[in-house]
Amino acid sequence: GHPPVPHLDEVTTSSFNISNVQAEVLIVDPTGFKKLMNMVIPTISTVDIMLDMSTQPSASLNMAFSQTGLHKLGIQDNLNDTVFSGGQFADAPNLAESTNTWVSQFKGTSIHGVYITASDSSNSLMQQNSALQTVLGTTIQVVYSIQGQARPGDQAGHEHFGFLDGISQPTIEGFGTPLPGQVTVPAGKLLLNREQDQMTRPSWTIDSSFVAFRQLKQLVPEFNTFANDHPASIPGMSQAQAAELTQARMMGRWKSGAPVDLAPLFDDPVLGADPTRNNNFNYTHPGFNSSSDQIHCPFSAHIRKNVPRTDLDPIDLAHHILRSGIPYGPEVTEVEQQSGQTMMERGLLFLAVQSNIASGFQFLQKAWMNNPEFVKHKSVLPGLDPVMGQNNGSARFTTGLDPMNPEGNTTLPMQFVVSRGGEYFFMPSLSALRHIISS
Ligand code: N7H
Repeated sequence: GHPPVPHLDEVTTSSFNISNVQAEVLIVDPTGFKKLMNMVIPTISTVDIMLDMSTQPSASLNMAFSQTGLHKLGIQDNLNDTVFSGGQFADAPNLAESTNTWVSQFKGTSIHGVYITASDSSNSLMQQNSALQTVLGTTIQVVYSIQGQARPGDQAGHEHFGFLDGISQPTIEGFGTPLPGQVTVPAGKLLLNREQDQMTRPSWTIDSSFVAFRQLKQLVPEFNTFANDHPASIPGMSQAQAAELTQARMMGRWKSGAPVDLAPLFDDPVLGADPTRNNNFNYTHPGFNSSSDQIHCPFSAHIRKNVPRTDLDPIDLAHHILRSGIPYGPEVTEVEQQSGQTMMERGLLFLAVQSNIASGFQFLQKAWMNNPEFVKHKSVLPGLDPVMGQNNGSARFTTGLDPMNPEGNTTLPMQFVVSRGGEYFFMPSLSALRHIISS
């Protein structure tokens, strides 16, 4: 077996969540690039450096490479992830999405790599970007870039629909005490060549990972209109509260982060903000039959589809991902709000880390969120995840939105999240960068 505990000074990351730039690049001059990478690698951030406030740089940098990019760099080793090798464009049918809505640069397999710079200050971010471009010069060419930005004021940490994000993440075995309700996974579920990474890989890939990058456009006014048109029918509840409840049930959490499983009718912001309680639930309740109980949380809710907790027996550790998302695009304008129509693009720059894309990102999208039958053995077919389930842009159905009629079917006229595409990348550990990506 593989050694269990990863070296945090080897695992690369770029984990500021105030602002970042993700730039898709072509490697124009591989020989020159590999030489210049010797100067870049010392500025690439690792988990141990980012975890310690005293060593955290003012801006972070990370890099990842597509299959085409590894080939361009002369790396022919088989990393043994066919979904990665095929690229995300070829994977679109498996995700039940049309590539008509994709950013043109993501169509095909031409992107070689991505660099991500991130910071809590826009000045440091700009400096980091220009420093990198100065060093790498004409060995690379940026073909597409997009900037992520935390939302203003009290919406920082919330994505564009308004929900607090980044609450529930798996932790790796061997690192401290998990928070109540937090799942601990073997390191090999997230990192290559660690315990329970089931595939055979070149030894130099140890502590590297695969990332799925997605630009996901969110139709916020449309999402709000839908909820206003489908308020939960709780007697005595105002229309605004009832619409908010519908959205909370679509997500499985209130905008504050409070899980509907613990706060089924009204938001509880104190619960939402409490890390010792806001993830400590498992969809079972004394006196309730968990195969029919949607009074607390719908079977199809976004968080329940992605992490079914005790809906699966035994609990399944194979499909956990590490998420790091950041919003992009402007705030909803008055005109958009009033018309109910998105006029300016906004959404989430979504990034999922895992050791195996077919059992991580791809699996969650295909086998769980898009699958009306998941989770099985319930009193009703759950339908699709109303937030992120995809059906090639066609109408979708879900159940459980109204706690007064939880087995009732609701047609979702559209997808409130529209994929603009993305790519699958290999994110090398520091030693992989040193030994393979530089010369
Ligand atoms: Fe989701 N959102 O910000 O509204 N997600 N997600 N997601 N998501 C979660 O628990 C969101 C997407 C997961 O452990 C929360 O941390 C949006 C994809 C998983 O109980 C919120 C988009 C995939 C979890 C959102 C989007 C996932 C999760 C609650 C697209 C995987 C953890 C906060 C625009 C393929 C569930 C939290 C758990 C939670 C949002 C996409 C996966 C608020 C807007 C594509 C595993």
